[in-house]
Amino acid sequence: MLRPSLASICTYTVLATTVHAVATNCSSGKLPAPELLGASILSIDAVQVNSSTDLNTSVDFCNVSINYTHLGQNDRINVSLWLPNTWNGRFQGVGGGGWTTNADLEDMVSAVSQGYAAVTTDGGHTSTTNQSSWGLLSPGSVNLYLLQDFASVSLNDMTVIGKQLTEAYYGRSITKSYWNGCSTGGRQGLMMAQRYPDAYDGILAEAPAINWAKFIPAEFWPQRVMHEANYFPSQCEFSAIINATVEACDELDGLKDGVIGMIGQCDFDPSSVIGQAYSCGSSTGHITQQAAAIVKSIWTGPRDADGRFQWYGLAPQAPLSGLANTTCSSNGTCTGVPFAISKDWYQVFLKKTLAFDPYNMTQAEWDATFHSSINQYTSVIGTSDPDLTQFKKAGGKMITWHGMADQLIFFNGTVDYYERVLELDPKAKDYYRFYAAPGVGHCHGGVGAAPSDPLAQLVRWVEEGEVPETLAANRTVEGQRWEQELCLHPLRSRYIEGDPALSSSFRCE
Ligand SMILES: *[C@@H]1O[C@H](CO)[C@@H](O)[C@H](O)[C@H]1NC(C)=O
Ligand SMILES: *[C@@H]1O[C@H](CO)[C@@H](O)[C@H](O)[C@H]1NC(C)=O
Ligand SMILES: *[C@@H]1O[C@H](CO)[C@@H](O)[C@H](O)[C@H]1NC(C)=O
Ligand SMILES: *[C@@H]1O[C@H](CO)[C@@H](O)[C@H](O)[C@H]1NC(C)=O
Ligand SMILES: *[C@@H]1O[C@H](CO)[C@@H](O)[C@H](O)[C@H]1NC(C)=O
Ligand SMILES: *[C@@H]1O[C@H](CO)[C@@H](O)[C@H](O)[C@H]1NC(C)=O
Ligand SMILES: *[C@@H]1O[C@H](CO)[C@@H](O)[C@H](O)[C@H]1NC(C)=O
Ligand SMILES: *[C@@H]1O[C@H](CO)[C@@H](O)[C@H](O)[C@H]1NC(C)=O
Ligand SMILES: *[C@@H]1O[C@H](CO)[C@@H](O)[C@H](O)[C@H]1NC(C)=O
Ligand SMILES: *[C@@H]1O[C@H](CO)[C@@H](O)[C@H](O)[C@H]1NC(C)=O
Ligand SMILES: *[C@@H]1O[C@H](CO)[C@@H](O)[C@H](O)[C@H]1NC(C)=O
Ligand SMILES: CC(=O)N[C@H]1CO[C@H](CO)[C@@H](O)[C@@H]1O
Repeated sequence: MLRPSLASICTYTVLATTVHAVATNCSSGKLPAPELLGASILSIDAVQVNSSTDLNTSVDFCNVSINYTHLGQNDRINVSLWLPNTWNGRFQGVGGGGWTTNADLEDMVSAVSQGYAAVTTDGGHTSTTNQSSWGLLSPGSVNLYLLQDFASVSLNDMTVIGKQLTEAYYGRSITKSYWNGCSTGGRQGLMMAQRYPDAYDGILAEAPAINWAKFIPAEFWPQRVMHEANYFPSQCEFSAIINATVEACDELDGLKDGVIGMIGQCDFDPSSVIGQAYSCGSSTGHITQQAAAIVKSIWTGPRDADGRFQWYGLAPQAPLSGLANTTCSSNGTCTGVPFAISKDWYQVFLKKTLAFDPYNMTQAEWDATFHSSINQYTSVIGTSDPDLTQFKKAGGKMITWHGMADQLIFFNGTVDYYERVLELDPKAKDYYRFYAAPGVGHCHGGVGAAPSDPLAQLVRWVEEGEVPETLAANRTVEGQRWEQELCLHPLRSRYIEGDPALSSSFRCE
């Protein structure tokens, strides 16, 4: 199984061929209008960009901008396609973040620098802090077409458009296509696998914002808990509790290294540190009974009036500064700072008016609104369909990894999805693999080891049949680089013996 077949060696040799574009071909007159059912192409622009100082890059590429509308939907969508002068034959769809459909410029630069033809779309709305500007046609009326563009439709459009123009520009076929994204970009990747299973040969869907209709309302739970307790702890008080948790649970994985590897076994009770002194600069105090109870409830996650499960809570090492953010005035009084995406979801898409204050919900209203989110939006943006049969039949391969200390997207939600995929197809790991990253925050950050180059591992899986048994990761500990391997779920990494900077000192079990 480890020896690649002759066929895959040959395929890879073909795939590795490099294509050099003629820069004079970068002109809108030389590109055919792409065909997209139901859409009208309004404009195509093509401008050569060489060694852009704005982008801090020396790569030369053709910057193609396509502007189109869906007939009858009153939308305007911009697609950006970057075609490098030195092309590796591959195509990459690059994902966005938060409410933003399109990729960061850095992610586009990274893709073209590696030789990919890279595409992204704005999904028909520009990223602003005001989601009602595109999400609401008027109070009470959601712009469902634009929500659909953000959730799924524009992602497939950009792929269809991007592939046609890429092949026309270089005058040859794309060898393989990849999706690459984290958070919203991770959700977009799973949407492609679930809804457009033929679009990509390989999908890297990191820390995915899947289960959207449930987890986005659940992200308000920490604010609700503080509001109900009528106590908003300082971030210093929270940090003291999290630090005590790490101290208590760190060694469950066999090594005291500041990372909780076995979150399932960490049953630390915050009430055990009530009264303990804390300080962060000028912010000092003693851990209160209220703060301990709040943290417990944030870890448990939302429950309905009858105590029934609604969604997961944050894992023990996750910072609380994202979802339970507070701000304190000089007299020591703190107030809550809701996470904007969750608040927007309540105001724009659930209650459909900015006059709504999500702090104001009674438990009955919380339950009703939670249900309404699931009922109205699961098929639109839930991205939680575990049936990947069509993706498997198309021959696709997909990788997901998720930081256990993710402060914004509940790690257990991804576990839940993957376990539902495995329930339907116990052999799903042949085409979809999920790895847990202890101590890593949302997409990056945190003290744990983050994947070193998961896209390269995906490409080797797709093109050479090299199965990523583990995902190579690294972290920096006191200036020293530690190599680690992230384990395939449900395995977890345990320290056995030897130099902790070497991955051979750990085992997946
Ligand atoms: C960009 O670089 C290519 C070679 O990579 C060259 O052929 C072309 O003339 C350059 N175009 C501009 C506008 O500098
Ligand atoms: C898109 O096309 C419309 C209609 O032709 C035009 O008004 C608009 O300026 C174009 N936008 C871009 C970004 O090209
Ligand atoms: C380029 O570098 C500058 C300065 O370091 C930075 O502010 C900017 O975000 C970078 N741009 C990109 C696209 O990476
Ligand atoms: C690509 O072209 C579009 C449309 O002209 C422009 O808005 C954008 O800034 C260009 N990007 C780069 C990297 O030059
Ligand atoms: C499309 O691109 C143009 C030019 O960069 C920009 O002004 C416009 O806001 C974009 N439209 C949308 C819907 O993002
Ligand atoms: C450039 O365009 C011409 C036609 O306009 C086409 O024959 C040729 O294959 C293109 N070359 C490359 C390298 O894309
Ligand atoms: C918790 O630990 C972090 C990292 O060591 C430190 O920066 C922070 O100040 C600690 N928090 C408290 C309240 O001591
Ligand atoms: C997350 O899942 C683990 C098992 O993998 C479980 O022990 C833990 O209680 C769950 N946490 C939450 C908040 O549901
Ligand atoms: C928490 O809220 C403060 C005050 O609004 C803000 O400055 C800070 O960026 C927020 N922190 C996070 C992690 O969002
Ligand atoms: C503390 O300051 C805030 C904002 O300046 C104010 O709203 C609040 O009433 C003050 N609380 C007390 C107890 O003085
Ligand atoms: C929140 O509830 C209070 C008391 O029920 C009410 O006075 C206030 O108007 C509500 N605020 C909003 C924004 O609905
Ligand atoms: C935390 C850390 O050291 N990360 C590194 C892991 O490896 C990649 C690729 O070599 C680096 O870019 C990271 O900085």
